Amino acid sequence: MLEGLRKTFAGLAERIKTTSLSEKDIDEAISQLELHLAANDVALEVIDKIANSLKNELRQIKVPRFGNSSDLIREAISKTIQGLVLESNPSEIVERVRENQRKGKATVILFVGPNGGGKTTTVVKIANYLRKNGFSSVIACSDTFRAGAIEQLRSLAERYGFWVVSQHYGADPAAVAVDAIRSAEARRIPVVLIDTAGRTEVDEGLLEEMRKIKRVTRPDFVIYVGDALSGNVAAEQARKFNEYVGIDYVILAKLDADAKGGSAISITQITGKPLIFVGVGQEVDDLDTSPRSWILRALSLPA
Ligand SMILES: Nc1nc2c(ncn2[C@@H]2O[C@H](COP(=O)(O)OP(=O)(O)OP(=O)(O)O)[C@@H](O)[C@H]2O)c(=O)[nH]1
Ligand SMILES: [Mg+2]
Repeated sequence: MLEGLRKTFAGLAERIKTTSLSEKDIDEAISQLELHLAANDVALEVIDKIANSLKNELRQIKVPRFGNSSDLIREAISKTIQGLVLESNPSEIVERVRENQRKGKATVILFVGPNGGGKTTTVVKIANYLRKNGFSSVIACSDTFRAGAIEQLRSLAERYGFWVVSQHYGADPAAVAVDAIRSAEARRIPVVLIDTAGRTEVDEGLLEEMRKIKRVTRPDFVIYVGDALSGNVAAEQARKFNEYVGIDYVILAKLDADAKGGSAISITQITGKPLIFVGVGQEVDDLDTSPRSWILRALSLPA
């Protein structure tokens, strides 16, 4: 997981641990680092931030005369990454659900993202997370577009005992969502999770459809589910969804399968929105609630 970036940062620590950290050594090491970061799909503007931050950190390191500075350098890298990966605590969602429940209102969460990114799997993971926190959910199948989408969600959700509201293919996705919200409120179910369609191309049609669902359902939260494997594209797509639809949080799925790591470092800087979970496998429990710590561990950096 994230081997590319792990090796990149380990390489930096290795390269300068034995030198005296002169300005020239630092510049050379940072130039090398920049190339490796680009090769591992870190967005260009984020590479600049990493380079500047690390230069500052490295200048402050005093190398012990007979010692090894690699721990200090690893700490400096860790500090830089911690400053770049924005994170929110999932308890924000749990608190909102509790607050809304007191008012007799369902909490609505809309999931958006590109085709195949991991939305449907993630929706079921979140239903499971909320159940562990004592809240049941209704899942709205607002993907009425892709062949097989309704059956996929039904079979996945029903395997874990979650209730799905769906209509027929071609139905209005916003109407399905509204139907689910009404059913939830009638049965006092506290959460409605809306699964939506992706498209191969993130085009205006898709973004317009998401805007409409958002306008009609007035969700408490819009969560963007991105595909870590799509690297630089993941951050760019997230930016587009944020500009057109407006998102509150980001979830990156498939981090367990990502050999590079660039999207994990870039996506919150590009969108300005925090990660709230990361998807780290195909099973329902493979949802990590502390994205920053997960990323630091995968990069073998101190927390
Ligand atoms: N390894 C891994 N695979 C994942 C993860 N999340 C989802 N997947 C897999 O990615 C594939 C696509 O996931 P879906 O949940 O269907 O993605 P989607 O965004 O709903 O796709 P569309 O509905 O076609 O837009 C499935 O095979 C999932 O099992 C994850 O965190 N790790
Ligand atoms: Mg889906």
